[in-house]
Order: sequence, then C-alpha cells, then structure tokens
Amino acid sequence: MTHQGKPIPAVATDRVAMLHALEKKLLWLSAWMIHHANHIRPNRDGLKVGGHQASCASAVSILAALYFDALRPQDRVAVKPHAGPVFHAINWLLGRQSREKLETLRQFGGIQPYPSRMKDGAEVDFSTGSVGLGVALTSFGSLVQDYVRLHKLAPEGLPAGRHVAIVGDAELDEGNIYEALLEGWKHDIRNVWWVVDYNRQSLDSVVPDRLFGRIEGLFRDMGWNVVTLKYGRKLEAAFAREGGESLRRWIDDCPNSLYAALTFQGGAAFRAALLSELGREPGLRAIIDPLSDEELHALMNNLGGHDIETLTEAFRAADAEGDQPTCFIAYTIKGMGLPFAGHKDNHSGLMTPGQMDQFKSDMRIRDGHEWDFSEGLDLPPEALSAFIASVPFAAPLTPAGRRLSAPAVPIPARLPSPRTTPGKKLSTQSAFGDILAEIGRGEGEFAAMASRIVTTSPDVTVSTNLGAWVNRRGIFDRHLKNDVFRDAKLASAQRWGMSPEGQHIELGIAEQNLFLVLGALGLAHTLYGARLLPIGTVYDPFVNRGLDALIYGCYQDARFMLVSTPSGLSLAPEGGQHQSTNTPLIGMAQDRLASFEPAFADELAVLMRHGFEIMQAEGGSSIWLRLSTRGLEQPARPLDEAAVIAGGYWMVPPAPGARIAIAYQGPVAPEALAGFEALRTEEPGAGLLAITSPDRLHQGWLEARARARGGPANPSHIETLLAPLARDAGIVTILDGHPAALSWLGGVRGQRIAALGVDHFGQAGDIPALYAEYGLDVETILDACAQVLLG
Ligand SMILES: Cc1ncc(C[n+]2csc(CCOP(=O)(O)OP(=O)(O)O)c2C)c(N)n1
Ligand SMILES: [Mg+2]
Repeated sequence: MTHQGKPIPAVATDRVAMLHALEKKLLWLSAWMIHHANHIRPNRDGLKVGGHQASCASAVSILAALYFDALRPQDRVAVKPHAGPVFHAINWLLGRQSREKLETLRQFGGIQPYPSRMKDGAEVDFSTGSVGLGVALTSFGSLVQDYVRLHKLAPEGLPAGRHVAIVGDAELDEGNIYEALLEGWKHDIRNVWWVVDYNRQSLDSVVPDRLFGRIEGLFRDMGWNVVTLKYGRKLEAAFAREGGESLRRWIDDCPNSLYAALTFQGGAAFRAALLSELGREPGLRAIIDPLSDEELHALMNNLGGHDIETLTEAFRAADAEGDQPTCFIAYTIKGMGLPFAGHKDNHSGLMTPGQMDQFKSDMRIRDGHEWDFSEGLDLPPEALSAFIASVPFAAPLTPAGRRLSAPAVPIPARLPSPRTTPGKKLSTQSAFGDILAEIGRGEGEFAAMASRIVTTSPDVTVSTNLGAWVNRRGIFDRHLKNDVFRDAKLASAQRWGMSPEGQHIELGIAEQNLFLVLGALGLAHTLYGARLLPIGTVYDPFVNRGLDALIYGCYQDARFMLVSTPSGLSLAPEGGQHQSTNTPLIGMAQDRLASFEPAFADELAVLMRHGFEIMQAEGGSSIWLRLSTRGLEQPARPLDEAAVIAGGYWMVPPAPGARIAIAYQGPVAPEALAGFEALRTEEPGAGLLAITSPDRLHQGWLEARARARGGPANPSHIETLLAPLARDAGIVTILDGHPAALSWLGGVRGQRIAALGVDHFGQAGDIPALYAEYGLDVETILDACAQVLLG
C-alpha cells in the first residue's frame, strides 16, 4: 500500500491513539488552511477572505470518528458546509487531495468555501452551502438508492451505502428539514444517519435552551432512533464519584449561553461558578480541587461530540442495530481548542496572527513545517499512514473512485405524438400526459426508456396529467400495498397500487421535497451507478416555493425534467395566487437548466425528446417545460425541430426588409395569430415569430457575443431569425408571463420593441376578461404594432 506515492510499512497501532492524533491533525489543518488563506497568501484586493475556524473545530472529532472509523466506501456523505476545510484535510490525509490544493481555499480555481460536487471533485458526494438542503438530500438519496436497487438497476456487486449528514444544529431551524422528515417517514427510509454538531450556536447567537428536547421528540415521532452524546468519558467518570451527580445536574441545568461564556473564559471561571453554586456539595471539591484550571477546563469541555471513544462507540453500536434512520445529537463547543471557543461571536471569527503563533506553538508545529504530514504528533509518519490506509473508508469504492457512471439510455428518434383531430383543441399539459402515457405502454422501441423514467409530484400528480402514466407504471413503495378502492371495486380513474416495481414517487405537498427528490434522482448515475430519467411535475407558480432546492439541484448538476403546469393567467378562474408571472425569468436566469414554453403538442414532443437527450449528455443540463391548460387548435405542418430546440422559428416568415414582426410565446398564440392576420392587411411583409424558449435564444445570443469578442463568429439563432427584418423594424413581443422575458429582443439588432406580458398580480376571471385586463388581447397587440410602426 502507498500513501501519496510512498510505500507504507504495516505497523500495528492503537486505534484510539490514532484517532486522537487525527482529530488533532484536523483541528490544526483546518485552522491553518483558513489562516493561510487570510494571512499568508498574498491579498490583492484587501477583502477579508473568510472561513470558519470555529465551525471546523466544533466538528473535527465527529468527522475523524466518521471518516477514520465508521464510514465505509459505499456510504454517501453531506458535510456541514462550514466544515469544508476539515473535509478537504481528511481527503489529503487519505491521499485523495493534493497538498498544494489545500493552499487554495477560497482562491479562484481552488477549493470552494463549502464542499462542491462540481468544483471540488469526485470526493464530494453532496454539495452543501444552503443550510438544511444537504441534510435533507441524504434522506432522499437513500430513497433513490432503494429505488435503484429494488428495480434491479444497481451495478453488480455494489453494496448499499448509508447516507450520512454532518449537520450544524442551526440547520434544524430550516423548515425543509421537517418537510423531509415527514416525507422520509412516509417512504420508510432507512440507512440514514444525521449527526448533529450540537454546539448550541448559530451565526448570530447561542440557541435557546431545551430546544432540542422538542426536536428530539420530533425525530422519534418520525420513526428515527435518537442517540444523545452529551458527555465524554472524563465527565462520565467524574459523575460516578461522590458529588458527581450534583455536577451533572449543574451542567444539565446550566443555560447554553452561560456555559458558552464560561467555556470562553476558561477553567478559573468554571471553578468560580462551581464553587459558588456547589461548593458545599459533599465530594465536589474532591473532584475539582486537584485539577489545574487547564485540567478543569478540559474536564468541563469533555462533551460527547469531542470524545472520540464516545463517538466511535456510538457509531458502532448504531451500525450493529441495523438500518433504522438515526439522529446523533453530539454535544460540542463551537471553536473547541481555539482561543474563541464558546464565544457567541465566533462564527466568522478568525485567529489573529498572534493567536495563531500561540496556537501553533501549543500544537508543536514548527515554522515552515505547517503542512507536514505528521508534524506536531508523537507518531512516526509511517504509523499514521498505515493506520489511515487500514480504515474501511480508505478502500476504493470502485477502481474508478467514488464517482460512478452509467451509459445513456437510448431515446427513440421520435416520441409518440398525441392524437389530434382537426378542429379539436389540445393543451400542452394534456399533450404531456398523452405522450408520457404512450411511452408508459413500454412497447417496442420505448421499452428501455419507459423502464428508466421515474416520475414524482408533490400531490399534483392527477392535476398535472400524470394519472395515465401512473396507472400504467404504478407507484413506488418499498412495500407492496394494494389499492383499496380498486380491491373494493369502487370506481376511480386512478389505479394506485404501490409496489417496489412502481415508477412514480408520490410526495406530499412540499415543493422543496420535490426538487430534492429530483436532485437525488438526477444524480443516480453518479451516486448509484444507474441511469434514471426523472420527471417532476408541479404547478408553475409553486416552483417559487421550492426554488432554492431547484437551484441546489442544478448547482450539483443533477439531471431531470421539470414540468410546471398550469402556468400564467391562462389558468384563468384559479386567480392571482396560482397565476405565475416570474417563472419565465427564472428559467432564463437559472444555470444548467434549459427552459422552454411550447405552444403546440408537436413542439412539446420534440422538446421532451430533446430533454431526455440533454439530461443524459456530457455537458448537458436539466430541462424545464412550462406548460398550460389552455386548449389550442393544433397546426398540421412540418416542423423545424432544430429551430424549436434553439428557441424559435418563423410561423410566418417576414418579407425581406419587413417593417414589423410579432413574436409570441406559449398559450397566447391565438391572440398573436389573430393580431397578425389583422396587421397583415396593412403590413403584408410582416412576420410571426414563434418563441419556444427565451432562455435558449438569450443564451445562444450571449455565447455568440462572447465568441465574437475573439473575432468573426457565426451569428446566434436569434440574430439569424431577426436578420430579414429591416434595420429599423419594430417588434411586438407577447407572452403569458413577465414581459422582460422577451423585451431584450429589441437589443439584438437595436430595433424598436413593444413588450406585452403580465407585470401585476393576476385575478380570477375568464381568459377574454383577463387577457383584456392585462393586455394580452388582440386590441392591445394591434395598438402595440401601431406604436412600434410609428416609432
Ligand atoms: C439557507 C441559508 N441561510 C443562511 C445561511 C448563512 N449561514 C451560514 S452558517 C449559518 C449558521 C450556522 O449555524 P450551524 O448550522 O449551527 O453551524 P455551526 O454552528 O456548526 O457553524 C448561517 C445562518 C446559509 N448558509 N444558508
Ligand atoms: Mg451551531
């Protein structure tokens, strides 16, 4: 075996001593990485680089016990964001991170402040940073792991892993945690550990006392085992002596803020407090009097989360218990071992150079040897290397490492087109349901892709038209559950039997959970070695409700298809709470998410197919389809598929040098068409532009402009589309959403623009009333045409 290229002799070692050495090493390295970034590395702009030495110190023992004892290669971990440096130090010790890289914390191209799957490399299982989300993702990861395994899609020989989150206690203030707990309970998740770094401090303050009593109860109610690691060995031994019980009671009753303040002040302050309150308790003095201030401080800080033996034993015991989800509440001190330990303002606190000098000498680190492997430890480096190489997590998960891959599932050249009859209206939402239901038959060339599609929805399965697909493919559950209505022969359009073979994950109404599940499904190829084609449906306005989790999924490059429907004013009688306006702008702004709003079923079929392709492509992305319940007459026509994918095509091309064009997006197509017919009587050369994606058009335009900075470049799709129009032509744009999504078209060639759309809250009404009120009607279109023509 080797470590960083050097051979390692097999040395018998004492496990606990090694773990102690490693926690010390991690405390040093994390503090030094941050100090180095702030004080040693040249600083060009005078900005504080930052970092969280106290948050790291709080978690070093927990992380040491996990990575160097409890974890196995197949386990998947979300590390508390502010302990990122500890995580990277661990990877260096494991030989999976280079030493040079440790010097790049928070530097351009270097290690990110919070672990990032995309930027920090293959060792990061789950990105973290937006507190609460990484924690919840572990639960849904375990659900997806079960899905993959029960569908027999997991690679041969890959063992099932545990999903572990190292959780900052303030993360438990995030509501998404409780949404995930509830959903996890419904799905009977297993193999999940949440290890709470319970330092009773957040960013601003010390958290209220006994909050955790409540939280613990919640975990138990949700079927979790809760293991509280309050005291370490030394304190437990003291409690066992005469007077020890009163000491325990005093600590138990001590308010969090006072305990934190005493920790910051040191052993003498603890002594004074103990003597004033417990001085007369028999036996107490015998416990504390022989201790120096320093020893008393160490005793009082000997909490469970800093006691490597307590931690490793608790993890081993839980491991032996089986797969019940388990929450460990590990009491810790924020900044443990650092000069600002326990201080309420320590979250972003950095050691001063003077404090670092002292800390360095306390840690016995010589100048110039700060990065040395076993510097400051009473151990030969070979012994340390040999121990590290022997821990379970050091074994490779696969020869290619921790990040898995799975081949793309072939997508047939054409998806089934929904049946349309001339004169019959069809909405994009029903077309979506029809296309998926047809695929769901699983016949012929669709068999392979049908078996990989997984749908999920937060209680809007039926109302987003997934019903027929679900009837064909069933609902996923680890346990077989019959459909009671069906067994009793009670009429219902939905046949909702649940089984391990089912392909729809039904969620309660919690949009963050939808996006977290999509995130986990969309990482299945890299985490569980199985390619899935995830589709999530949600009402368009409620994308906003789960937006951070959606962004989070995109940040880690999870791949899925989001279908949001209904959308806009067009779901008229539902009123202003349900009528979305800002979503087209979100679709444009969101990285790694190609968003589209087709108007017709044939466009939708092309875009769904495209979505299944790009979600599997190297360098691809997720896809978002904004759909509508408004039925439109369907055109019978040949379709320029590439143009639909690129974001737009001429429904009616303009004459060369035309003075005006109307550009529409989505379900306002009939108004645009009617306005266009009227316009044409006066402007026979006018064009009618169908926009399927402002996002793709805009992105293409940005990319072309970036290319053009390096010399002559091909024009973007939108430049090509607009080229036939006269230089000074006017454009009227219209969509059932915020007008800014298309108003930028005027900037492409410096043309006059009138941008119609919705920029106020909607309200109930029918489509004619609402379109008239919000200016999506023919009259407003024609007024806008006149305005741009007249300049
Ligand atoms: C969603 C979100 N809101 C706010 C923040 C800013 N923030 C970063 S850390 C933190 C408090 C963290 O406290 P805790 O989870 O207890 O971590 P620790 O005490 O271990 O540092 C806050 C509010 C964030 N990262 N994410
Ligand atoms: Mg905290």
